[in-house]
Amino acid sequence: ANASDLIAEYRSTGTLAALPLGHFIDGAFCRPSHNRTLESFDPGRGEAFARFTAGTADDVDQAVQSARKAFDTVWRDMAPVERARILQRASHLILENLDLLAVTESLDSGKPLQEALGDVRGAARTFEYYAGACDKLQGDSFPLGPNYIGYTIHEPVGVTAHIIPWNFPISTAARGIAPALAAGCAVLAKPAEQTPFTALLLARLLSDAGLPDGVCNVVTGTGPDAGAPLTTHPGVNHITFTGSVQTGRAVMKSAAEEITRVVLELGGKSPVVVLGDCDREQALAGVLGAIFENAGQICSAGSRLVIEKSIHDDFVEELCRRTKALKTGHGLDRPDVGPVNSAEHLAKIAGFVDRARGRGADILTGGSVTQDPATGKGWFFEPTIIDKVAAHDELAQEEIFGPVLTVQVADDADHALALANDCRYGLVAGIYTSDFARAHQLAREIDAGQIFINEYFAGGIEVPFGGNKKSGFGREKGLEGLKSYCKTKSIAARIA
Ligand code: TXE
Repeated sequence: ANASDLIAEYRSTGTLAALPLGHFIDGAFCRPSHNRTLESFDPGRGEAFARFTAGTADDVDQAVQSARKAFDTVWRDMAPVERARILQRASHLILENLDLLAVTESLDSGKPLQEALGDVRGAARTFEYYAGACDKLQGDSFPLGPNYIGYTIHEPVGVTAHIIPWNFPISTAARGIAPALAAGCAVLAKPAEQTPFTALLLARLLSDAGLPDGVCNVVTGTGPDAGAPLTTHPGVNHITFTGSVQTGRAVMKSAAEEITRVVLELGGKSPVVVLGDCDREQALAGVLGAIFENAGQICSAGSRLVIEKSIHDDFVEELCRRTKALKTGHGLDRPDVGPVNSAEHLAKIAGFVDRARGRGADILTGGSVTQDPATGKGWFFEPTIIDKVAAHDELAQEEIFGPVLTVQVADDADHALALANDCRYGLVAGIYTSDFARAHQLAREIDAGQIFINEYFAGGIEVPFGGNKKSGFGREKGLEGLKSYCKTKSIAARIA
């Protein structure tokens, strides 16, 4: 079905017939251990549009057993080139199902359809990229002298679990599942309870691409009921978690019991440093996209503009003008800015801004809860800019995870660097300047896992991604992202 047919179907029936019910275990959608279901909401209307299964520890156990069996009997020892072909076919199938996946993603998360289309294309690209890596997991050999041979091999870690957030459901699922499969692991994914559907659809497409039964399983449900059991399960060898610091800490603690490996990607409060000598147009467009794409619900959002005093007034005035011109609306209407994901999350964002207002904050534009202008429904927050925020203010320290940009004024580049680093997070940072040398000096000095120079969000699946400080540890994407899913074995032999 194409996007317009699917949108028409949703508008007339309030749901999509293609959405599956039930976990995906052992190669099929299956009946859960009980019949409890949960509702998924369309944030653009604030109304439920589909049901999914509320998973339990029993479902997780069944999925882990299925993954273990598939790992031991078929996947681990399949020729890497065969694995590559399956991943490549999956990439094609994702693109063949682009519209269904994107409309589902837009409905489930609220994000504008054009962004959802980009996310799904990105997921296809992720499978394409890691398909090419399957048969290139080469080891080293070591010069031990004429009487020995020494070498390493990279073995899959086993069964990997992927706990996925609601802001980039299919992207985050793909960036964990694809490298895990490429390395030869069998996987269990647990999507967020707000956005369960694209992970389920992805699992079925992988199966259609020829992935053997049990190699990719998806269990839906809440964090406590379906997420927590997989963090303590002795059959899980590795956990990739993307979400909040608080839950990440809990996941790491549980994982410690079984000495299970973890990669944690815990969000950020990323600075966009704009210096006086920047290309103004490039910087304006970059700053705007960095905070308002996906309504600011991006771990790597550029949520702190750190701007040199000399250009502050003029730059911020133009930024406000462009921000006021942004159209909010239902994701399927392709707005500039969509709703935020849930009523609870909307209240959290509004709480930050209301508290700031109480402290006398300089709110230049936006600042309030709003609705879809077409229907008067949905969970929306106005694109907001708050000026002259002090470094210690919670607005500059805490992840708001909404369309709220805080502006910090820097005297010069050194001051900008100090402000950029004065934060407990360290995920990414943006730098806008036409001074090439200074850009790279700043890139070295800023404590973050990834730096964007003169284009925020530059780089794709090829480039490793992950945080420093409270943003977590471990890297996803790129060839480095494969390392989490491999364990190195060294072999040394006396031959004479
Ligand atoms: O996150 P949680 P929430 C940040 C953002 C947001 C805040 C809270 O600031 O406002 O976190 O969001 C699963 N054991 N980010 O509450 O709880 C849960 O079901 C195992 C940043 O949604 O971290 C979901 O699948 N799993 C971020 C996933 O963890 C558990 C993306 C994330 O949920 C669990 C999302 C448990 N005990 C939010 N409890 C980023 N880094 O991009 C929950 N989960």
